[in-house]
Amino acid sequence: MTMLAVGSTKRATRTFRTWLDALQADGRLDVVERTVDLRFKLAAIAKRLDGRAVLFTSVAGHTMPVVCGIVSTRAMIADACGCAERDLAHRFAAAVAEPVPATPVAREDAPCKARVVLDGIDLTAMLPLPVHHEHDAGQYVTAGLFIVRDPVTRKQNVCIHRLQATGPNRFGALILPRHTHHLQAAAERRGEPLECAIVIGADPATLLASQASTAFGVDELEVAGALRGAPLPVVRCETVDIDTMAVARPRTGPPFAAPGEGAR
Ligand SMILES: Cc1cc2nc3c(=O)[nH]c(=O)nc-3n(C[C@H](O)[C@H](O)[C@H](O)COP(=O)(O)O)c2cc1C
Ligand SMILES: [Mn+2]
Repeated sequence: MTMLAVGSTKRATRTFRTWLDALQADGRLDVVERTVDLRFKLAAIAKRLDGRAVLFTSVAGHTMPVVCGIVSTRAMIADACGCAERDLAHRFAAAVAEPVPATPVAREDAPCKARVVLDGIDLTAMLPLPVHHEHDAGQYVTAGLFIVRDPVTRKQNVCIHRLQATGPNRFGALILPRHTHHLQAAAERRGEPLECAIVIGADPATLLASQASTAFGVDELEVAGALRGAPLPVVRCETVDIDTMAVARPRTGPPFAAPGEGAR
């Protein structure tokens, strides 16, 4: 494979939360403290502030905050990947050409496992899912990583599908004929369901990696490892045979303090 040498000035940001800290530190994060409605209002404000990241600390009916626009410009993506904007395309091509395998982490060492693991689910009660505008069909997860595994090769595939909550434990997705579609069709032919994991709050490099137009069989988490310049730590999911990112900074301190704990 071809190695593309691209100068790097600094390290890629490691997690969603360190990226939000960086945005906040240099004034690229707006914070909306007024309670906003998930139906139209939140998306309208985010649209008005397009090009900046916006944190909504108070969402009607939910305790979970919402953040929008964390990688809404090319400059933001380049910055999060630790490179100059003019180097981003080369950096991305180099990562696709030389993926770096993920590192499995033991369950007890995975910070994401310290979070709440729920058995019963009610998607729209648990997650603050916006309705973006009047012609949208409902409440959507718009940038969740959609991770599946090929049971034959055990390689994973990672991309993004907008997900419409269509029931308490049901999402509907448009899956255009690329890799996920191929694996779904193969599972259907075997008469099996295709297991998937959805990751909301991925770090910017992994979000970008999910959009790589790779050959079938390339795990985009390995592209993410190359973009970050270090293997992505992953951990096995609780109920499906899928590995997702293991690392997340504990939920403390601004701007993520719970309401009443000095959230800003
Ligand atoms: C925010 C966002 C939303 C997307 N939503 C969809 C979608 O709903 N359906 C779809 O087929 N592709 C969607 N895509 C595009 C796929 O994620 C993209 O083509 C991806 O590279 C496909 O990966 P694959 O080749 O591994 O299947 C979306 C991309 C982004 C960035
Ligand atoms: Mn793919």
